[in-house]
Amino acid sequence: MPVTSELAEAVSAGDRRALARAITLVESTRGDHHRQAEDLIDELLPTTGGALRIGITGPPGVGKSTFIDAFGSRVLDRGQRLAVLAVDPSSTAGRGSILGDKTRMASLAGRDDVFIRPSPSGGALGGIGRRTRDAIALCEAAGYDLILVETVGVGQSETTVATVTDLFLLLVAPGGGDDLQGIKRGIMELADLVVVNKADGDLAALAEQTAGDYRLALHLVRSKHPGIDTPVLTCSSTGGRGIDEVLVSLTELRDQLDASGALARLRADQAVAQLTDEIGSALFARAEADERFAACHRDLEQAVVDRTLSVSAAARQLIDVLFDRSPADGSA
Ligand SMILES: Nc1nc2c(ncn2[C@@H]2O[C@H](COP(=O)(O)OP(=O)(O)OP(=O)(O)O)[C@@H](O)[C@H]2O)c(=O)[nH]1
Ligand SMILES: [Mg+2]
Repeated sequence: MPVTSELAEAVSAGDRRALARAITLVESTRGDHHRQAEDLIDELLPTTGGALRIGITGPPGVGKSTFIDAFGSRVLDRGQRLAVLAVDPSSTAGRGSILGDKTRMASLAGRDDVFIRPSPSGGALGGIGRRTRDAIALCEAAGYDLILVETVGVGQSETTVATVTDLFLLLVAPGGGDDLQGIKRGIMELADLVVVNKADGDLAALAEQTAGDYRLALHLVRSKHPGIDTPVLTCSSTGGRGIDEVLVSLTELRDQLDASGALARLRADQAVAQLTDEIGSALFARAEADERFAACHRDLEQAVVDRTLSVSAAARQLIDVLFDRSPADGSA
């Protein structure tokens, strides 16, 4: 049996070690691994798609890890299997990485119906979008019903994670006032649900006020799903208050989107966009392997830097090389 078929079987059987190995394979930068990963995903494809995929983000220290621990435990208590994946575009080990996070996720760490995957270190082929998409597919094939994708730090990765998840949860802390903790408008637009964490003790009243501020602010951003207001909830991840409500709210949203056909449309749009992306990058990688193209590319880069040629003219000339047309023939 080919090695990928063996791995596929083990993943399907729910073997967590095999799942970890499979994810390592899709993250690998090696060309032969890339082909194996493709075979593996292809083989498992019919058994993917079954999970609810939730992206989660929030500023450093807001309580993401503590929230995931509390929320995840509820998910497991309801008899569901949970996978937690982390996406860290900076790829720096240290703060935020799930690996150094076992203490913050103490109740999850010991359970066997959960799979926790820290973000890979170093860049991997195809960027975080493909990597995360494939990791999600593998978790689904392994039978996980709910997949949390945590983005570490508020950066650019949210947009990418939103392209591979069904719902996006923004976790914020009490306070912040007018600037709402520097949460960018773009991130608010991605959010399906905003949760104000640390709604306990001295911060409880401030948390309610912050929730009100977010409700107002959300009226000013484009609603992600027409006709559905983005809910704003409060919770305490350390005390456990409000966590069930987050799960209920997410489930309701999913059901609503499912019933209206919006979820199927979202996933279809995501698949088409991913295909376009992959064609673009694969085409470019294939072209770069050609010496003439690569040399021309370098020359044109220099011309753009020296401002002897505009960016669009340079791009067109390079594309002419790719399609084997002389740039001088003016046919473009
Ligand atoms: N009072 C209170 N403290 C909380 C709550 N949730 C988290 N904390 C505390 O906030 C601090 C940061 O929590 P983390 O879960 O590590 O936050 P994080 O967002 O994962 O942080 P990074 O991974 O560093 O971005 C810890 O000291 C937690 O104990 C909460 O609901 N209430
Ligand atoms: Mg954390």
